[in-house]
Amino acid sequence: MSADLFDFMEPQAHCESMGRDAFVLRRFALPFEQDIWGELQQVVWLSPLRHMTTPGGFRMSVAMTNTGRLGWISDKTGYRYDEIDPLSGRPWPTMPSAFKSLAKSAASHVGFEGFEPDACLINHYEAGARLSLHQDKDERDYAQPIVSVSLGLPATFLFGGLARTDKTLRTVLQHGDVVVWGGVSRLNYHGILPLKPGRHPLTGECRINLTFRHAGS
Ligand code: MD3
Ligand code: FE
Repeated sequence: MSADLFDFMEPQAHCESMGRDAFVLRRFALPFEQDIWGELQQVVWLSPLRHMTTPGGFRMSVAMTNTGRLGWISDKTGYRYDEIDPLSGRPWPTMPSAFKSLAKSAASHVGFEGFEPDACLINHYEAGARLSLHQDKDERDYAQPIVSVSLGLPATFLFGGLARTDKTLRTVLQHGDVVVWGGVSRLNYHGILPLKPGRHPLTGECRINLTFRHAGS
């Protein structure tokens, strides 16, 4: 493919690999930031961000909510997906079409056709908030990829292997970066280092991450 044609196809995004089946689409979400931000306000109005409790009894430093048919929740009894928001007592807000089309478009951009996200976990990081090294294994189907969209303040993402003690790669995820994980990297350990304080023109003093998954059957 000629360089010119490639430029035409990808006006802003720049794709990097983070190992097998892991792709970073730098700034892929930038053209959609206003739509995404507007829809996000509607979602958090219906299902507010909240600090969940881990099964071990700790308050998570990241505040979370969900949109889509299924939402990821954690409490003293464990981690799971549920159709009902325990805070509102109602179904999670419908996944905005702008969210869904961005996730599907990023997935197909790197070869995952037919991604059907039914869950979008919204993570809200303030200065000092972190996500320690973990695997995502509460989903039914590991065949579909995970798509993550970063907004606002930059964060250092850690990407390890299938064992907690495997060495980790790190990359800084910036505003607009989209990452797609699938195939062999789907169960790799990963985490986010404590967020450094700062201010971003769109989000203010926080980082938001949208994680799209196919969680149901
Ligand atoms: C890599 N969120 O919500 S991006 C999570 O930025 C989570 O808020 C981080 O880890 C964040 O579970 C990291 C998303 C991510 C999600 C699943 C993965 C990265 C992944 C699965 C395998 C490898
Ligand atoms: Fe995760």
